[in-house]
Amino acid sequence: MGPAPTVHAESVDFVMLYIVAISVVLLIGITVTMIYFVFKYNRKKGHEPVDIHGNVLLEVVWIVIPTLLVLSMFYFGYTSFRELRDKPDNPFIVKVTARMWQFTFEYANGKKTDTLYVPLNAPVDLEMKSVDVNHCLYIPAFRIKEDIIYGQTNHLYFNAKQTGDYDIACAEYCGLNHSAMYTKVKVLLDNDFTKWYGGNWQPVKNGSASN
Ligand SMILES: [Cu+2]
Repeated sequence: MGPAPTVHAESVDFVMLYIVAISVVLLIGITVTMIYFVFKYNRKKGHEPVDIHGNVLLEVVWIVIPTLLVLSMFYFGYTSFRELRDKPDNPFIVKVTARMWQFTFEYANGKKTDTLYVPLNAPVDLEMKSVDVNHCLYIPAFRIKEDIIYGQTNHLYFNAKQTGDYDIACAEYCGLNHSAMYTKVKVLLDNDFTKWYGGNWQPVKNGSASN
């Protein structure tokens, strides 16, 4: 995948790299030790096996270090997940309707499109519903994906940091033309978006927001 066009994508990539880096270091460390021991304690050299009973330092080390590593992976994964699930303040709301086999996007001013248009640097809230079966809205470049369950409204939040066109795919098998259920999200500069939208799109700030 290319460079991260949202803040959330950056943290997903960081967690991914962090876990892969730790895994690679452990893999190399374990493999090298194993090979070293195979040669060092080769039977031909006449080593006699000896039982070792208890080594507090060793036991503490192999319990504490993996525990800290796993907890740190969980911590980074969880904070990134929270960031994705927390509803942003004053989001730009787009109503998404999924059907076999297309997505429709409806904006506050009544405008409807097949392609999703969003302004740059604005929190977006996709209010997603299905009129038939289960679908799933997936934006690989943003590293986000959420099921659209019939009879239920699910939300997906993002804040794009880079203009451009990004693929949207349905990621839940939904029938014959599921594989063709693709569209795009177009991230526009504020001015271009206002022009396209045909007026002010800024969500009305609610009283509870402090800024
Ligand atoms: Cu679908």
